[in-house]
Amino acid sequence: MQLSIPCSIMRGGTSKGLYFLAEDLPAEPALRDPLLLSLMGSPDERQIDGLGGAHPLTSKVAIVSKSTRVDADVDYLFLQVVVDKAQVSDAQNCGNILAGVGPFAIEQGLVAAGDNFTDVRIHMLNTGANAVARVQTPQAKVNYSGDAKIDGVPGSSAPVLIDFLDIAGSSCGSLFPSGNSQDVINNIAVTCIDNGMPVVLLNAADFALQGDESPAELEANHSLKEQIEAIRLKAGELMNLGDVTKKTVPKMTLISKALNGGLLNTRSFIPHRVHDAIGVLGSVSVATACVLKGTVAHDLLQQDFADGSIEIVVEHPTGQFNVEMEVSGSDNIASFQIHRAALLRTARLLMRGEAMANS
Ligand code: NQM
Repeated sequence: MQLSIPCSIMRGGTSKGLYFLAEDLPAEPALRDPLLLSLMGSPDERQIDGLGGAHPLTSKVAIVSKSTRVDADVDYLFLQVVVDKAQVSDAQNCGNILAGVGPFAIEQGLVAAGDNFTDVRIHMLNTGANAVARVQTPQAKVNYSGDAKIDGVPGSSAPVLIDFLDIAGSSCGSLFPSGNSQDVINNIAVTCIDNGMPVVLLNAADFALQGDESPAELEANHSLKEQIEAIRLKAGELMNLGDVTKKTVPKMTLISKALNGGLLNTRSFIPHRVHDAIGVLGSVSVATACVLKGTVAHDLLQQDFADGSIEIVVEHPTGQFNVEMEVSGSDNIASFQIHRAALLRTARLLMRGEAMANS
C-alpha cells in the first residue's frame, strides 16, 4: 500500500532534502524510519525507487515543529538517511539543511513573516544548540531569488544569514573533547574538535597527499580510506561519541595550505564519501581549530589571531566557505572562547506536495 505524506523538497545550502512537519510523521523512530527509508529509496546505491539523490548530501531529512521553548520559534530535527544501508541516523546535525528550515517554517505558517525580513529562532534537537536564521520576506512572503552566491551551487539566490550562538561541544560535551589541542592516533597528529560538528583535522602531507586531490581521486584511494577510518574509530572514543562504526560523525578533514587566497584548504570525508564542498558546521569547526595555538591547523598555518571579530576563509573542492567568528584567548586551550559564529547560506523550495511511501 502507498501512504501519502505532506512533504517539501528544498535545497539547503549545498545539500538537498525532504522537509516535513513533525505532525505529518510518526514520532517513534521504529515507525518513522521505515517510511523515510522507503521515501528516499534506501538501501540502494542509486536510490532508484525513491526521492534520494544517491549521495549523502542529497539523502537528508528535516523534521520541523513549533517550539515550546522560550528561546526558540521552531524545533528542527535532522536525520541522515544512509544511501546504501537501512539506517537513519540522528547522531549529527546539518547546517546546510538548517538553511532551509527558516523558509520552510514561514511557508508552513509556523512563524509569522515580517515585512522585510524574518528572524527565525531555531532549536536544533540533534545537539540542543540554537541558531537564528534571517530570511528575506518582502511583503511578508519568503523570497528565494537574489544576488547571494555560495560556492557549490550554480547561480545566485536570496541570502539566508545564520548566526550560531552556543554550539561549542554540542555533540561531544566540550570544544576539544579529548582535552587536548592535539593528539596522536596511529602515529598521525590529529586535532579533535566540536564547534557544532565533531571533526578530526589531519594534515594531508602526513598521508603523502598534496591536499588538492579531487573527491573522486580520494574516494578511489582505498588504502587511504582504510587508514582514515581506523583513525576515525579511535577518535570517536576519544571524543565521547562511543563506537562510531555506524555513525556519520566524526567527519575527517584533511587540511593543507590555501591555494586560492583563503586561509587553508580542505578535503572532508563525511565520513566515507568525500564532500564536494564542506559542511556548514564542519567548516565552523575547522575554522575554529585554525585559531587556537597548538592545533594541527595552527601548526600548519603559523598564523596568530587577536581577540575580536575574525573572518576565516576555508577552501574546499568547489570553492570557498567564509566563517565569521568572535574569539578570545587563543593562546591556550584553557582561555580559548568562541563567542559567536555566523555565515551566509542560500536555500530554495523545489517542490511541495505529497511524497509516497511504501507502508
Ligand atoms: O557540517 C555534510 C552538508 C553536511 C553537513 C556532512 C553540514 C554541516 O554539507 O553542518 O552541513 O558533513 O555530512 O550538508
